Amino acid sequence: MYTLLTHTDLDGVGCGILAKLAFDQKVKVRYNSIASLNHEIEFFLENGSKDTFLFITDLSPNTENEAKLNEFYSKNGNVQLIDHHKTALHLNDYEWGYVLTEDDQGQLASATSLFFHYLVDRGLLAATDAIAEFVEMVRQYDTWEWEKNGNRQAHQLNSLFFLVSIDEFEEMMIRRLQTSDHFDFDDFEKKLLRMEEEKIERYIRRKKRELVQKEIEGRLAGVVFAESYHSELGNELGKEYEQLDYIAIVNIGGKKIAFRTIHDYMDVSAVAGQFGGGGHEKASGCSLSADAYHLFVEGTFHLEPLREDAKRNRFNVKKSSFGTLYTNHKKDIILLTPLSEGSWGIEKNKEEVGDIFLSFHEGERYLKRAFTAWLARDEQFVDYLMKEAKK
Ligand SMILES: [Mn+2]
Repeated sequence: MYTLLTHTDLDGVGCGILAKLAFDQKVKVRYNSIASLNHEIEFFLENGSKDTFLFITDLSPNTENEAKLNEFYSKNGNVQLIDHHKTALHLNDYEWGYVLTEDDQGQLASATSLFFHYLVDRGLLAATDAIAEFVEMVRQYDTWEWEKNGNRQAHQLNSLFFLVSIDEFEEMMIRRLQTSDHFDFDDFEKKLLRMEEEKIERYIRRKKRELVQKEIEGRLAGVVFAESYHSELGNELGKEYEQLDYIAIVNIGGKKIAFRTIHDYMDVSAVAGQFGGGGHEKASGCSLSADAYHLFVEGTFHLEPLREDAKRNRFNVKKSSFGTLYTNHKKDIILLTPLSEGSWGIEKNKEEVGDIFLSFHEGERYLKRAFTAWLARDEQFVDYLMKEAKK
């Protein structure tokens, strides 16, 4: 018999599906949040049979259970942990730990892709095209490679996952993977997924107008309250407000915060770590502790949301040789103007500020971070020019 303790997200459930394809009735799969895993491990160690093989995927135990698992392993040998989170790399010190963030070809790993190779290499699962395609979609979604690759199907798989219960999803996928030559959605699912995509778009558009900018513990955060579509939100908000070091998505009801970043220089697992959480460099999370509540909720509640850059301007455009006008809630007039070949300067309410910037982008990033500013609309720009002309 086998027991699998795995995560509740698509990557975790992908492992559950593979386990059932491999072991059928001989495996008991339990889906866990990061918080409930330790309780499940303790339950298994106290009540499970010694002949049961324990898999843990996409999650890692706390230090106390790490020791208990090692003790269990030295007596029975029946433990295997498979994970791809950077914060779990220390578990490679154990014989039962297998943590890999990238595979040998330098491709980002997911728990589902690692577990798939583990099962296939040991002859426990026959790799079919459909299963391999499913695994690759889960991997691309979980590592966010789908976006770079334009793999919409991977994103749709995750949307479908959220449209039904875990049990339903598991059953649907197992049936499909056992009977199809290739992975595909049926016509009804395709229609549903189109509607869902439109709904996500509307949700993100709304959240873009609710985000506030705030410096927290030395980093510039964008804070938004939201319960759904965290990865999509983190990515879209991160791109729209590129000046922000990271996006904090606060789920008040669930008492959790998710952290996302699009920047190479940022490691949000360190941000989550400050509040007792963890995760990946680009995606992490923590519980909403009193400290985190104080900083991310109380400390931002009074702030007015950031505005998006004006999108339909014809005159006030970026990199214009006449200068580009930015404004903020204080109605400051901030101009970013070319000085000489390849250098840019900033004037705020007629006064020079900041240094000389070596690119437009650098100057824009500075003024957006320092003054919580956005690209002003044409009307304001024309107004400004008229007033200047009158003088
Ligand atoms: Mn994962």
